[in-house]
Amino acid sequence: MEAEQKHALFIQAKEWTIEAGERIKERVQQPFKVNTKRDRKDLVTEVDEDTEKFFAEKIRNTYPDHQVLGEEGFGDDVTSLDGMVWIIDPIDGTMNFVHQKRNFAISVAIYQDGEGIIGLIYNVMTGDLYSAKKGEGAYKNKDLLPKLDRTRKLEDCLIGINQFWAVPNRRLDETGVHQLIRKVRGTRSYGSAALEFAFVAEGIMDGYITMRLAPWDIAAGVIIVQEVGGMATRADGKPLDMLRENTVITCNPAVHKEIIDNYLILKD
Ligand code: 2AM
Ligand code: CA
Ligand code: CA
Ligand code: CA
Repeated sequence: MEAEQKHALFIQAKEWTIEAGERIKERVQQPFKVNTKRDRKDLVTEVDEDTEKFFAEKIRNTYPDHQVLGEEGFGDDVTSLDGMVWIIDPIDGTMNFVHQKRNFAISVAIYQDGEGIIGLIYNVMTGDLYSAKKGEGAYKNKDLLPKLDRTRKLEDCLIGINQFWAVPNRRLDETGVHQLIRKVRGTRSYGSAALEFAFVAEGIMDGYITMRLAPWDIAAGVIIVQEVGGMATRADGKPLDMLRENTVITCNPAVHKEIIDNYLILKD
């Protein structure tokens, strides 16, 4: 895609993302319906659904040949990444949206023939927009984010992990992760995969490891992290698959191999 065309698409995606954020902000303090999906902890609200509908409608009207892959099912039944595909999480961190009314994000990515070309992560309540166009660097608002520090030592790292590592895990040996927790300087858990990717890109966290994330949780984050020289792979180091769930590690390149080789021990 021509740079000019890519820029026009970026401006459009950014405009819709900010407009969607304004709509969410108007509703965050009002009552809204909360339902559950897979289990009692897996929440969805009418604001999640309306936000995804907002994007799906805009994209269909403006770019009828583009596909939409969204968490709440108002997009298309996407089975291939051929052509232009928007991968959207209307609210990433729904539990934070419901309980905290902050610490959630809109995640919008555009993939062309399987390659991520545009990524946007909008921290709605702070107004911080993380964005990237492939090959053109990543930004926080108007500021170009510096490349990650390649001399970072694992013992100086701040790593994002969640509560699942406190109990036995089917896929990864939890004791390996416990060793990692002992090794690093600290851990954090923000409850929004998209924001954790953005924080890795910003360099305020050095890594984030989590199980079974869907494409919409990571699609924009991967593009933004890679633009600052960061890594984003499956827990076994293999490339991510944007059509299925992945157990994910994103981190500073200086510690990627060390974490995978020494601490992420796959059970199967
Ligand atoms: P969501 O808020 O869009 O559902 C929370 O730990 C992070 O994991 C959020 O980014 C959340 O995205 C994501 N996540 C993925 N699958 C989930 C699930 N089944 N239940 C809750 N959070 C999930
Ligand atoms: Ca969800
Ligand atoms: Ca999500
Ligand atoms: Ca979501």
